[in-house]
Amino acid sequence: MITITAFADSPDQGAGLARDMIVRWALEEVGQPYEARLVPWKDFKKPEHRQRQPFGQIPTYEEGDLVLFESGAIVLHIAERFPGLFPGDANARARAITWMFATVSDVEPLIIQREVTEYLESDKSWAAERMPLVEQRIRERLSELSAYIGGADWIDGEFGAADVLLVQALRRLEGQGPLIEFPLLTAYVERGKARPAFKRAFAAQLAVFQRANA
Ligand code: GTB
Repeated sequence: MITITAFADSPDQGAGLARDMIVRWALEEVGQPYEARLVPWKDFKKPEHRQRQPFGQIPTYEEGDLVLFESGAIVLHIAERFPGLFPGDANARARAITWMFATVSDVEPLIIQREVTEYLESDKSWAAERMPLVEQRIRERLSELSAYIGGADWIDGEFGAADVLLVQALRRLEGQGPLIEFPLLTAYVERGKARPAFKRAFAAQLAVFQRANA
């Protein structure tokens, strides 16, 4: 049985933005059952959890002797291990991996920078000047992404591992300024959310949040 770790009480209020959602969604896409070990805040930095995740974070992934951390790497492993998230053609698979790396290194960090500016730096004297710069960088990247996706359903051919990562990264901007300016990207996110596997993963993480707050 596969075991992942997730927040015992997620700060995202059940919105499915914490990164266990990425792993849940990938596992649902390939039809693999899993158990979630729920980690309370007080245990994140304890040695027992750091053995699985050296930075004391979620998610992690355990399958027999194998223990992984880093959601992108976990999705890559799931896609290689089980059919359903990678194309059979070697070149198409290489392109899918390229988009996975592009998401975690060239798209998501800009989005996280905006959250840092909003939530952690808002009391700084320079925060009001910084935010428009951060948002402009996001706009430029989303504009490039939108032009690339164009009228296609998914980022590179069939739905796959890169879409799991990219949709989840873009969901962090859902309903907010930079994303709603790009209808092709909002439609892309909606297509991801409409997938039955996404819905099952979302329901599973929401149930955890609801139980913790009942
Ligand atoms: N690069 C790592 C990965 O992709 O696996 C990043 C893992 C990570 O950031 N984990 C976060 C964590 O464990 C939870 S998901 N934080 C605790 C800590 O660092 O001590 C990030 C997250 C948290 C909350 C929201 N939210 O409230 O909306 C969204 C995303």
